[in-house]
Amino acid sequence: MKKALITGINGQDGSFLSEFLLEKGYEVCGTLKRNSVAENQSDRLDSVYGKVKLVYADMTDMSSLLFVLKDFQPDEIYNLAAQSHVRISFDQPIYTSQVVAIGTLNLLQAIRIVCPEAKLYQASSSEMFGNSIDSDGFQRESTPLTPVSPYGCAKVFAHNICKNYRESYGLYISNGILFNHESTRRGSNFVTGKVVKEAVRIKLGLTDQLELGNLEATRDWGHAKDYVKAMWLMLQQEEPIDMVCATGVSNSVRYLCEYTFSKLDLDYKDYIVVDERYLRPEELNNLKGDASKLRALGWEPSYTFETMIDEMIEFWLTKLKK
Ligand code: NAP
Ligand code: G4F
Repeated sequence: MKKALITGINGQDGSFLSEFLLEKGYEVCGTLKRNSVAENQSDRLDSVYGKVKLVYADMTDMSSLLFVLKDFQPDEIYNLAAQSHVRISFDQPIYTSQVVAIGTLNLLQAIRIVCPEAKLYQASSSEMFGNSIDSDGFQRESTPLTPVSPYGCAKVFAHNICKNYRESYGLYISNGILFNHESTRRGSNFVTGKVVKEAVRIKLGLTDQLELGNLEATRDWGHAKDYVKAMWLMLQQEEPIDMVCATGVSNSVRYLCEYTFSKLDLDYKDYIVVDERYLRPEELNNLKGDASKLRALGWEPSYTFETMIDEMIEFWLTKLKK
């Protein structure tokens, strides 16, 4: 039985990945960071509760990582823990860097000391590209990294230090450069979660307005369930490799609103208000990924943007009607 450690197991991706790995017969251990409301930590883990080992560890506390690795001795490590909200990284740049950049370095050092044979998946991000776009309109593995947020800068450090440790010490480390991915488990302060939940609340008469920031930004939105399969696939390769995971289809925040509200027989223009609070000091305008390398390994998304949003609408309708 292979053993997998997931940092940030109770995040959106950690929860789907733990389900996927359990189905594959893995023994799974996941890290939780302490939260004053215990219920908040298990919300996304209902289906795996009792089947995975849960331990407290914080990316900023290297000793906690050393203990987890020493105790569990994983074959595969998925480093998903992060302060993952781009807008909030402008409010908390130092904390974000400590978790995302130095936290990853803490983990690398701990792996070198305890289990240098383990394979590491690092959660890199399309936010690292900033406003770099290739002439055909896509971002891919070779596109320059020019981040435009503290979160993006910290992810670039983590990405590069992973490459450095791979080359310097021969560790098996793969960076997955994942574009935006969403689901019914997406935090409702990310734009898809927010738009769908609030549109449903408007439909049910629970509110009458939705405040948003930039409507013109475009994102390549896929489904988290499809993307955790890519994480696993990357670690099954003979040699470590860095790869983009994306759908290749890009839509604007405005289209997200138009589509969601129209599915509920509403006109988004009647409800959306642009609020400066949700604008960013610097914005990443357009993302569209070329995942040819990953597709050559047999990966392909099973959801379209529309089927994913439909699923999220159904989820919130059922939940909020209750
Ligand atoms: P998420 O839902 O925000 O989950 C992040 C996880 O990290 C949570 O379990 C969180 O715990 C934990 N965490 C936060 N700070 C920590 C700390 N100091 N020490 C230990 N754990 C900590 O993010 P996600 O959407 O699942 O994304 C997973 C990873 O992929 C992240 O690294 C993210 O940056 C990256 N990524 C995401 C996307 C995307 O579109 N979703 C795209 C590219 C890359 P709490 O919930 O208790 O805070
Ligand atoms: O949903 P978002 O907050 O996602 P963002 O900033 O693209 O970051 C996500 O994807 C990254 C991969 O590229 C991950 F690395 C990162 O961890 C995270 O998962 O915002 C998407 C777009 C932005 O252009 C934002 O300005 O939506 C725009 N937006 C407009 N109004 C809003 C809002 N975003 C949020 N969160 N809230 C708004 O009210």
